[in-house]
Amino acid sequence: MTNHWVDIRNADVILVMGGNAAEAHPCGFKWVTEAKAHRKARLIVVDPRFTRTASVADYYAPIRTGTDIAFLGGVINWLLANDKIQHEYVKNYTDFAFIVREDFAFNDGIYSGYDAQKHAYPDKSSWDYEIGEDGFVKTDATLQNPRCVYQLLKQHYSRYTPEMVEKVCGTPKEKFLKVCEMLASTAVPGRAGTIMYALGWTHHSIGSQMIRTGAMVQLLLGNIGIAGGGMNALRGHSNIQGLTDLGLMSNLLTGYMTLPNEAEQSYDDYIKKRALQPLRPNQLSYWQRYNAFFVSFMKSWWGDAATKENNWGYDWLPKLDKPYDLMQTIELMNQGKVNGYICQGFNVIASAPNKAKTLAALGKLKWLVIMDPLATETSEFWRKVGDYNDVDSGSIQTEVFRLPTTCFAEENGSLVSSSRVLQWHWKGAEPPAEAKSDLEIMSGLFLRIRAAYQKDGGKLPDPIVKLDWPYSNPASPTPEELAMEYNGRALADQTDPKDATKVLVKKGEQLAGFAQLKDDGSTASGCWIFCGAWTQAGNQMGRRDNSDPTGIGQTLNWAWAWPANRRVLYNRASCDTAGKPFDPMRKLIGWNGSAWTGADVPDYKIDESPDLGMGPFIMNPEGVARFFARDGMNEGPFPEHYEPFENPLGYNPFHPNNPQATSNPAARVFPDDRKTFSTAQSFPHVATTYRLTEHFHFWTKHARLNAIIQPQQFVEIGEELAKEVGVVDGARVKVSSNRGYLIAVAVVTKRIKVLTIDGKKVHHVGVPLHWGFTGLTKPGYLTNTLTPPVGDGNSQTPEFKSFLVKVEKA
Ligand SMILES: Nc1nc2c(c(=O)[nH]1)N[C@H]1C(S)=C(S)[C@@H](COP(=O)(O)OP(=O)(O)OC[C@H]3O[C@@H](n4cnc5c(=O)[nH]c(N)nc54)[C@H](O)[C@@H]3O)O[C@H]1N2
Ligand SMILES: Nc1nc2c(c(=O)[nH]1)N[C@H]1C(S)=C(S)[C@@H](COP(=O)(O)OP(=O)(O)OC[C@H]3O[C@@H](n4cnc5c(=O)[nH]c(N)nc54)[C@H](O)[C@@H]3O)O[C@H]1N2
Ligand SMILES: [Mo]
Repeated sequence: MTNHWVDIRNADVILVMGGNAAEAHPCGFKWVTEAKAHRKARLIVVDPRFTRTASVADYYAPIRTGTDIAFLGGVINWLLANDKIQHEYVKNYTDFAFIVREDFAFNDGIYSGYDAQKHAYPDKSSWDYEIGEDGFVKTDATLQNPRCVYQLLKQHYSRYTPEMVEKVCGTPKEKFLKVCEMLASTAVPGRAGTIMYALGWTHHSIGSQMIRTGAMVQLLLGNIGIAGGGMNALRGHSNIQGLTDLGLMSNLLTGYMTLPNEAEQSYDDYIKKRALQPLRPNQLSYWQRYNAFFVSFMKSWWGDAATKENNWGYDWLPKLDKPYDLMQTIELMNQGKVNGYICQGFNVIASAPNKAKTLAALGKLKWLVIMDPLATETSEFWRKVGDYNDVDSGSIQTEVFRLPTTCFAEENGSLVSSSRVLQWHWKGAEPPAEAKSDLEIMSGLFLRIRAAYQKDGGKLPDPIVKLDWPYSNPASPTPEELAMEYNGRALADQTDPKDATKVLVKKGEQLAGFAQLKDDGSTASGCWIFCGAWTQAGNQMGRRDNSDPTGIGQTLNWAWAWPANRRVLYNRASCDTAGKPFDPMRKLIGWNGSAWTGADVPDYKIDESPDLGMGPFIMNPEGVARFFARDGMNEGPFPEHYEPFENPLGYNPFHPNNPQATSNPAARVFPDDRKTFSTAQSFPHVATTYRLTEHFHFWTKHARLNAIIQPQQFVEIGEELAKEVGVVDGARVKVSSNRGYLIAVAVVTKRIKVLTIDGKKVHHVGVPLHWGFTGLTKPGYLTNTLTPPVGDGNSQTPEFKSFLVKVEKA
């Protein structure tokens, strides 16, 4: 979240799109209820289904799955055409005036630099601004230059008319226009709108770009950086935010630093590409500090063994030849290229797309380690359970080891919420029987692997043998020790840069924040964004003071938020260029003549006078927010609508004559998987998968109460489809895709309506994801038996939310 949960109550308009917060985030959703009760906020829900969130909305609009870019692109077009934008904001705080290179082009759905053989854009050099001789971006403040971002944006989305939105999304034009008007009411200073989204946007082959389109709408409305505004990603598992913060993605280090790729063998090249020089005069480009974060991180991992002479151990970091995400891992397993797999708190056969492929892949391993408190479908993947897990057990050679773990409630630790708040918790119960904590198991593995390397050597023993392991009990580090390590400490006395005789932090003491991190090896910090969470003053995550001095929910003494305990990111943008809050009633910060002060920690240089004109988006070297994504995105700088890989039309209505542009031209597809896709001729119905409040994924079916309230697998279909296939409420239906089928009870509902897409009737089918063949509920089929193995072009997240099936009477 750019903002935070409590801040949602500051919103005047709330758009829930691509998520179902009342169902999946019921505790956080209370802040929507507060906004409605206390500010008369309006709640809009756009979802293919009339959900629990929709049931309390002020306005609901249906949409076909996978078409949110068409919808939001339509909103952008409408806002520009009707002049409903926050002019002062976009003019000063975005790239509207920036000039784009001459060779940048967009032709019938494809951007410049495409390689059709590779299904990718290997050459993205044209997706950039024009850079002058002085090293700065060229701009045109009049916005007249046909190559400025504003003009290109206007031109790009001019095709996204209300008629096209209706044709592609199936959203009736008058409903779409009503949503535009409600959103547009927040374009004025003094009114705030927020967007809450989750998997309905991420689980698509074009998901990252859906989120960007939402962010672009928010920028036009001046809704980023202000109280009650923002782009609010509602995260999943209680600590999934912490997982990404700590770099547990295959391409990341901690704090969103990135692993080097194969071409970056030189440490200097690696740093130069990341420590970005400012692209505007007087601009602060915060990533210029990358080296300080990186060196401190390396010192934290390798201690004294990381030296200036060995580039802090740079050669010990893996250099990636490709992303090693989940789908890649399963692909490699399936090709027989993986020997063993450690599955920690992860039920992969239930949660990955195309169960048949995952099942085959697991069967090709030599060994599989499961670290989980429960017996899961993955730990039992080799067992035939009737039709539910139709496997030939005798043919599987994989040796499976089950290591029972504690669960989060049985240990101390911190969880990072969607709000970026790190909150400490204390264990509620002792672990049962022989369960061990994940920390203890991982440490046990490490100590044994290190001993083996020490004894036998090996190709590259250094990264393991030299790893710093400074814990009081090496076999079982405590969560407290780890939390202190992530924060970081001084490895030598740290003195005041203005007065070398003044010692700010003594050697060995905890650091106060990431501003103190150094690139000379004199500080260590395991995760720079967590620096400040456990200072010399103690554990900041354990704080429980909920006082709210300004009354707008900025409880700065409740736990601790990264970065720097800041609660609203980009909060400098909540003020005009002179530093006066756009909305004095919901003031986050303001310029008092000598400093930025207020209810939040400024996201800016604290004493930088607004007269100097530095932009508020200091993590971008240009200092402003981007409509034109000059780097980073894999399918183009402006989001374009592409169809889901399995779609009911077979063409993209925006590019009906260009098959290359039907679906995301840069999506993640493995060649062999293409033949598993369904087509509309055989599989005419659009399916989407989702969760229910009563269950948490695949594990609460082991808990008796949850099993009682949702005991049996069901799917939801609309009344018209039920009539077409001849089933009544409560009957059994078979739902098949090209990859498999499931049989479940049909819930026939008014909450899913047939949509008309380019003249064609399209039915949606809703498939909740919780059931399987272990636990206390009635056995069911894994939902991912049905889903396609295709991923987003940037995040590689699978397209769980839009694919084709056939519904028939069972
Ligand atoms: N009780 C409970 N709570 C949970 C979980 C749980 O299992 N149980 N899981 C947690 C986890 S890990 C996560 S990631 C979050 C997920 O939180 P959500 O993303 O809110 O959960 P989903 O149920 O997957 O909801 C997706 C919603 O998106 C809609 N949708 C599908 N396709 C589209 C589309 O193309 N466009 C639009 N606009 N909407 C679409 C669906 O109809 C559905 O209502 O929930 C968390 N909370
Ligand atoms: N079709 C479809 N597929 C989906 C989704 C979808 O919407 N549709 N959603 C996707 C999403 S967003 C998610 S997050 C995944 C979820 O997929 P998974 O994360 O695989 O699902 P969970 O059932 O939450 O599995 C977590 C496991 O962790 C165990 N566990 C709990 N506490 C601890 C602990 O302290 N230590 C250890 N070692 N284990 C513990 C639990 O017993 C459980 O078995 O599914 C994904 N798959
Ligand atoms: Mo999730």
